[in-house]
Amino acid sequence: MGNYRMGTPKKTASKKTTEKKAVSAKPGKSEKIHLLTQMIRIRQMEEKTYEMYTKEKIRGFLHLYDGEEAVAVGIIENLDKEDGIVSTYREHGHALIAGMSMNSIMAELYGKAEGCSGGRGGSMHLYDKKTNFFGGSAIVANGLPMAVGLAMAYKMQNRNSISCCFFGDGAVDEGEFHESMNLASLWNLPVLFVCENNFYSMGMPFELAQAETDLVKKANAYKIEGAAVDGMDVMAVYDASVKAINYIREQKKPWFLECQTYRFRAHSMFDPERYREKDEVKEWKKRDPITTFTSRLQEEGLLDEDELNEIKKRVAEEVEESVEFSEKGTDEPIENLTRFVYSDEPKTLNKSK
Ligand SMILES: Cc1ncc(C[n+]2csc(CCOP(=O)(O)OP(=O)(O)O)c2C)c(N)n1
Ligand SMILES: [Mg+2]
Repeated sequence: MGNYRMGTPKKTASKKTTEKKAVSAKPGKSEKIHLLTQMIRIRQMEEKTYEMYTKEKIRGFLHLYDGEEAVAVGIIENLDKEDGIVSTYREHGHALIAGMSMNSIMAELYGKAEGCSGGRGGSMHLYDKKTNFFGGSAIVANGLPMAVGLAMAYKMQNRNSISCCFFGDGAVDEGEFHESMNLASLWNLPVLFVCENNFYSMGMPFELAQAETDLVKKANAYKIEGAAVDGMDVMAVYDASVKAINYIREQKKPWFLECQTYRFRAHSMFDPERYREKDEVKEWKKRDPITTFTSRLQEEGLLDEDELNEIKKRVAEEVEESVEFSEKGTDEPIENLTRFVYSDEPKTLNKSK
């Protein structure tokens, strides 16, 4: 297990190392409990953001990840601290597991200056240099070429880092997907392409959007190898990412991973969900990655009720602390309103005055 991004909920600093060992597919009890904890952290944090949105403490866009937690956790836990992560507008979970503090995420959602992007980005624009988290983007498929560029930089710098790019099934429709796959393959770039296929892009069902629904075949068309995996099962994602990451580091080539998953909530906070039946959501909820993995750990005798309650309690404290932190945070001064839109006045211009 990479472990670089691991830690108890309170600790956000990851172990600093540039060493890159092959990751292992054999997590033990504490690592499995850690995977569960990480999923619970995402779920509880986002439940709180939902509540705070309804109280108008958080405004603007808010896209929640409920149901998809096993994807972020199963993959990012195997990445190295030095690897780059590029995500979408549904990125709170990725950011948290990348090692960003819940305080800095929550404060960003609140629009406070203490947020990771100074409160100017909000929900869709989380960034963090320290954890190599490259965002957060409102534009569908925008992250793919960025991840290719990052991987190219890593290659040119002779680093053994990889870039990991999360994107939705909607991104597969875009030209950027095809351009990125082509160049990553042609130039042998270390990119892990992760398609979070939740079977909808806003209200568009996957099978009404794709002539070819086997996404691995699309990757294969660009001579990229890959696999499809049950994205509701954290261990399945974990094992698939071990294989993928080891392949990328060893072969110095990209890999494509389709994680089949489902979002339990609406696309965003403004979505009456007329495009799907309630029964469909109910069916998928039976495969909730958190409840199913909890039962599995209990059946395996790795987790008892007290331990589970303790995890939930610790996470609830972390969430409360992030709310307090954000409530106490500073609003950006009004004179900053037009700053950072493009850039501040370049120094070279100052010199020429
Ligand atoms: C280039 C571009 N086209 C259209 C949109 C509008 N849009 C916002 S979200 C979305 C759906 C994307 O779905 P998917 O990639 O499957 O991600 P999910 O929301 O399911 O996580 C669309 C079309 C956009 N943001 N960017
Ligand atoms: Mg989707």
